[in-house]
Amino acid sequence: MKTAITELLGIQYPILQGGMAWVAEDSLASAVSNAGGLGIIGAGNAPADVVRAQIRRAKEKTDKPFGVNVMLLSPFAAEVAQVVAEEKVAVVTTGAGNPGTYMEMWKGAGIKVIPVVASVALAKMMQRAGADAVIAEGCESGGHIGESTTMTLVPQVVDGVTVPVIAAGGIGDGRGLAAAMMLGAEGVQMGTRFLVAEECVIHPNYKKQVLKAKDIDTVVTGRSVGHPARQIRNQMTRKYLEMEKEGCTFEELETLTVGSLRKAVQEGDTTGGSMMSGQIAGMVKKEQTCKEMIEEIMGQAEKLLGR
Ligand code: TUI
Repeated sequence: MKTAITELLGIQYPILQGGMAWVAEDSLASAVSNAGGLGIIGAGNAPADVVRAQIRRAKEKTDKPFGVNVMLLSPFAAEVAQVVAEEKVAVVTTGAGNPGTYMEMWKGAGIKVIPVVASVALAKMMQRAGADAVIAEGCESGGHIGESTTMTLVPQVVDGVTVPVIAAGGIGDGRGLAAAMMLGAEGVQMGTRFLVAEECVIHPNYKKQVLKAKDIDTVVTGRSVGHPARQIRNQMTRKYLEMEKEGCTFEELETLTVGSLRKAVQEGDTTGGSMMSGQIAGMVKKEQTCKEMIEEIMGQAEKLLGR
């Protein structure tokens, strides 16, 4: 399937893998790229030297293009931004902020820059700043989210910019990909589906919770303090939401979440950890290789789109 995104990035299929912090490292990213999509290393809060090592490992595992997601709330964002330019990765995506200050450096290094946006206003600003495409991410996504749903955000961003738009949030199979194309997207980004890929090295306990989750099993914490994040409901989120109701401050709430994503990913702590996941988890029912997932998704989508 050829789209503006497959052409822009030189990939076979219009499927990007979300650059999930702690989760999306070189093993997952290279597997997705080798399967014809675009794998993305999630820098998250990692220091720049750790990200550089991951980039180098990914380069050994694939000769296909791959990307790095720079999480702009990270204390190391500026150093990581520099490292991706030095390593000349093919694609940079950004999350949780405005990457304006880094755009010139990345463009100068010949990198394709694709910011994640949660509003039309930021999409337009990113286009003006030189973005090659934007990812319009709806609040069905896991992790840090905006206000709008994918169904409402994607067509409005498509109408607001001329660069290609990639849809994200609530997309987990070929039906979602076909629907996104109907909304005017040129590709999709999926995170939750890839959480359970065989090449995804998160703790088996976390994978099991995603596979077991039903449609209503994710909750959004942090709305009252301006840090909304979607994750699978557990003891930690119950306590967090109770504390939010009592009017606790961000600092008080943070005592529950500091290091909680790492606890879920590395220790498999399903009670105190933060198991970030999108609402589509209820539909994710089997562990597969990235290649199996991508081929299945493309088969479904091509049939639906009559290609
Ligand atoms: O970034 C994400 N999802 C994430 S990042 C993350 S790790 C984390 N660690 C510590 C604190 C917070 C997060 C887990 N999940 N998705 C991309 C995304 N970006 N979703 C929404 C946005 C967004 C929201 C507002 C981007 C820009 C924005 O406004 C920026 C501005 O300045 O206008």
